[in-house]
Order: sequence, then C-alpha cells, then structure tokens
Amino acid sequence: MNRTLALIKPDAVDRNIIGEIITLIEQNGFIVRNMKFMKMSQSIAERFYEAHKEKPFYDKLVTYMTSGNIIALILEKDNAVRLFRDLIGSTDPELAKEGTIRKLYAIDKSFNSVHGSDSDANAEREIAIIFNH
Ligand code: 3AN
Repeated sequence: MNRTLALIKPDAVDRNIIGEIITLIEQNGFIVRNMKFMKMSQSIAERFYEAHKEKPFYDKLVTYMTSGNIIALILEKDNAVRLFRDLIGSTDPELAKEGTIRKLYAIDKSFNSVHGSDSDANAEREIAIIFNH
C-alpha cells in the first residue's frame, strides 16, 4: 500500500461539498487513514508550495489557500499518488476528464477544489508538513 496527501480546498469547504468529495474518494477505493480540519498558516502554505515560489500564480495561490478552512486527508491505496491524481483530474477543470473531481466541482484552475501530491516523495513531504509525521 502507498499513501498520498489530499486537500479539500477552501472553495469546496465553503460550498458544502466536503461529503460529496469524501464519498467519491471512498467509492474509488482509497482508505482514509487520517483527516484534519484546519486553516493553513502563511508559513505552512509557503513551505507546502515552495516549489512554486517563482511561478506567476504563487502569491494568489498562497493567499487563496490561507483564506479559509481546508480538510487534509492521508489516503492509502496501491499506487495512491497516481490513482488519486487520475481521480482529481487536470488542474484546469475545462481540461479535466468526465467523472473527475475537478470536472465535477472545480470553479477554475485557481479555485480547483482539491489537491493531490504529485510524487511519493512529495506525498511524504506534504504529510510531514501537515500532520507532523
Ligand atoms: P496540481 O494541483 O494540478 O498539481 P500544480 O501543482 O501545478 O497543480 O499547481 C499547484 C496549484 O497552483 C494548483 N492546484 C492551482 O491551485 C494553482 N495553479 C496552478 N496553475 C495555475 C495557473 N496557471 N493559474 C492559477 N493557479 C494555478
């Protein structure tokens, strides 16, 4: 079994679709191993997104991710990272495939409802930042 870090972002928490998203996660065979309702601090957001520091969307991303409550989940499944990326779909919901979480729920490529780690190394890095283990 492998694990990945999922975030349900402020746009989704604010629209009352936490349950629908977690239901999809469970229906697709991911086991929820830990879950935390939280608000990202500025310093956590900066560490979490340090790879994007030079990107044009970085400031907007950090402002958005610290703007409201989020839910962080540690998910377990064989090939968890790749299969969860498949389930969430493309960053831009207009490009995301039918049935993916972003196709169903994302507003645009900034307010895109969910995050999923993009590698096993990043999953462990992100889990350590959010859950301290
Ligand atoms: P993903 O979450 O699909 O892996 P990344 O890692 O490239 O996307 O980007 C991290 C986050 O930055 C995205 N989830 C999204 O919220 C935001 N983002 C990425 N690209 C853009 C963009 N072109 N414009 C605005 N926000 C973006």
